[in-house]
Amino acid sequence: MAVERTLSIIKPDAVAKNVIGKIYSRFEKAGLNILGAKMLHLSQEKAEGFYAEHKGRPFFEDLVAFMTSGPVVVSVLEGENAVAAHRELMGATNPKEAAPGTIRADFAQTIDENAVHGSDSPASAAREVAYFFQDGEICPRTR
Ligand code: RTP
Ligand code: MG
Repeated sequence: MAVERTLSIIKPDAVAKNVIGKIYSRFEKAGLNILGAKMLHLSQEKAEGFYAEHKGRPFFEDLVAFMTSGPVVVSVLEGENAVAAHRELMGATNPKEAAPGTIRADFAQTIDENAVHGSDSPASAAREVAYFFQDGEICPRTR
């Protein structure tokens, strides 16, 4: 297995529910190191650009409206197999189908407001990390 980086977004519903710390705790318990973190309120343009691959899908406008409805927390996570490890912690896109004990099963109710985002491949992760973070904003562990 390789050490990878991935992008996490704690979405507006989870920020509003005050579960940032609980979600971070799951990352830390799973051995994912937080190398970068910031709270942002996404503009329409920034949210549309982030989800550009979904432009034209029927849920796109609702997705952008939701993602701009309140602040989010974007983070860079690093660890063994981080992209897949993080997706496993998140659970299925639809919280109703998410395995018990996953973030979406525990903190979300609907597919439209599903608490978290995680990159879906190492290539997406590289693009998504660069979309939100400059080099100087990512802090590799030194101890
Ligand atoms: P995310 O990108 O947010 O981590 O979620 P994901 O990979 O699990 O799902 P993706 O297919 O990338 O979809 C992005 C977000 O769009 C909403 N969605 N709604 N109504 C629908 O059929 C539908 N499909 C997707 C979800 O909020 C999903 O997180
Ligand atoms: Mg996705």
